[in-house]
Amino acid sequence: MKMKTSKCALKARIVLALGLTMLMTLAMLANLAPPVRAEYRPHPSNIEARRWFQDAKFGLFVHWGTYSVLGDGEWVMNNRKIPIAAYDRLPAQFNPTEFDAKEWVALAKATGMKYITITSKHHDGFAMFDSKVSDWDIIDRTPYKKDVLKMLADECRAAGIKLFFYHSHLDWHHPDYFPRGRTGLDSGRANKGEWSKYLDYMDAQLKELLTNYGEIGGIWFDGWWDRPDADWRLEQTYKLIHDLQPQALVGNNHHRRPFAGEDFQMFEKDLPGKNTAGFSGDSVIGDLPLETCETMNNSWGFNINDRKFKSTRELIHYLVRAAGHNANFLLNVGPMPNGQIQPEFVTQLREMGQWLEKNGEAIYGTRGGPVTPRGWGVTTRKGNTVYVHVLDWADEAIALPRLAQRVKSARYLKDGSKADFIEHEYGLLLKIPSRVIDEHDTIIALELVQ
Ligand code: FHN
Repeated sequence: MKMKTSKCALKARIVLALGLTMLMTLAMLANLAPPVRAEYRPHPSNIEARRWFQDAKFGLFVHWGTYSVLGDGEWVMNNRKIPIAAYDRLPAQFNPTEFDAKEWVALAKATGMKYITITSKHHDGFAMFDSKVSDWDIIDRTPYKKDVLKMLADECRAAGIKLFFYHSHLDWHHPDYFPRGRTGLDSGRANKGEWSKYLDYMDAQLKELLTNYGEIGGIWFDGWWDRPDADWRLEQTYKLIHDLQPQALVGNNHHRRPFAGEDFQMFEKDLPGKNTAGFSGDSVIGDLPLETCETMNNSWGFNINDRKFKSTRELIHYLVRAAGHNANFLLNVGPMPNGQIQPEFVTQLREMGQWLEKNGEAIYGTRGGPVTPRGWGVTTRKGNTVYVHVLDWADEAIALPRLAQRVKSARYLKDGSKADFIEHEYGLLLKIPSRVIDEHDTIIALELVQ
C-alpha cells in the first residue's frame, strides 16, 4: 500500500514537473517569438483604392523644394556639404510667384495622368506645407508664405486627379535625427539627439498631411535606406495613416520586399524585376500593386544643367513596358524655383498625352498580359481583350506563343481595321502591314474566345 501511494506520488510529481516545464517552455517561446504584429487587414476602401491605382497606370511625380533655387538637384545640401547654417538662407530665396496649381493639374490631365505624387518633405527636411510642429516650412521661412500643397489639393479635387504625398523618412535638418545615417553628415548638427522624438515629429507632420488636405491618395515614403537597421516604428506610422484615412495607399521606397502595412510597391528607375539602376538588388516583387518611377532627364529636383532628356518615344515605351510588367509609371518633373515646369518637359508630356488619347484603351484599366515581356514588346489585358504592343520589330509578321484561349478576332488599334492572324498549334502569327505601324507602339487587339 505504502509502496503504491509513493509510486502515485512520484507519478504525480513527474506529471507536475512535466507540466511546469512545458509551461515555462511555452512562456520562453512566447518571449522569443517576435511581437505578434496585428495582422494588417486593408480596409475595403483600401482594396478599392488599390484597384483604382492599378487601373490608373500613369502619374506625375513632382520633386520641388527650396533646393530648386540652386538648380543642382534635390541632393545639393548633401553633395555640396552645405551646413544647416548656410542652407537656412535658401528659403528666403524661394518665391514661386509663377506657381499655378490649376496649370500643373491641367498639364497632368492633358498628359493622360490620373494622379500626382508631390514631395511634401524631401531629405533637407523642408516642409512644402503649413506645418504647426516646425517653422522649417514654406509658410514661416519663405516670402511666398502660401501652402502649395493646399492649393494643389484643391485643384486636384476639382479636376478628379488623386494627390499623393512623397514624404522623406530621412532628414538632414532635424536635430533629433540621431544616430545619423549614411548621409547628411556635413549638416553641422550637434552629435546628439533623441530618435524617438524625431519619429514623433515625423508622425506629427504625417498627421497634418492626413488631416488638413482632404482625402489623399496615399503616402510615398523614401529614405528608409539611410538607416536600414534603425527601428523606424513603421507599424505605428502606417497604423496612424490608415486610422486617419483607411483608403490611403502606403508605399515605401526601401528597395526590399514589401513590409506589413504597405499597400503598393515601387521600383526606382527600373521595371519590376530588373536592376539596371542598382536600386533593386535586394528587392523582391510582392503581391501588391506595382509602380515604377523615372526621371525625364537625369534629375529628380530641378537641375539647370541637365540636358539628358529622354525622347518621347523612350517615355512612351517606358509607360507601355511598365503596363506589360503589371506596373504603373510615375514620371517625374523637377519644377523651377519660380513655380513653372520647364518647357522641354511640358512639350514631351503633351506629346505623351496625344498618344494616350488614341491608344489609352490598351493601357488604362489593363493588367500585365498573358505573354510575358519580350524584347519586341509586351502584352496587356483587360477582360477578354489582349493588347499586343509591338514596340521594336521590323518584320511584317510576328509570332507569339499559343494563348490559353483561342483568338476570336483581331484588330489594329491604329485604324480599327481587321487584323490578319493565323492560329497554329505552335503559336499565333500576327500580320503587321506597314499601314498600321505606329511610330511609337503598334498595337493589335485580340478578342479571345470566352
Ligand atoms: O534620394 C532619393 C532621390 O532624391 C529621389 O527622391 C528618388 C525618387 O525615387 N529616391 C531617392 C533615391 O533612391
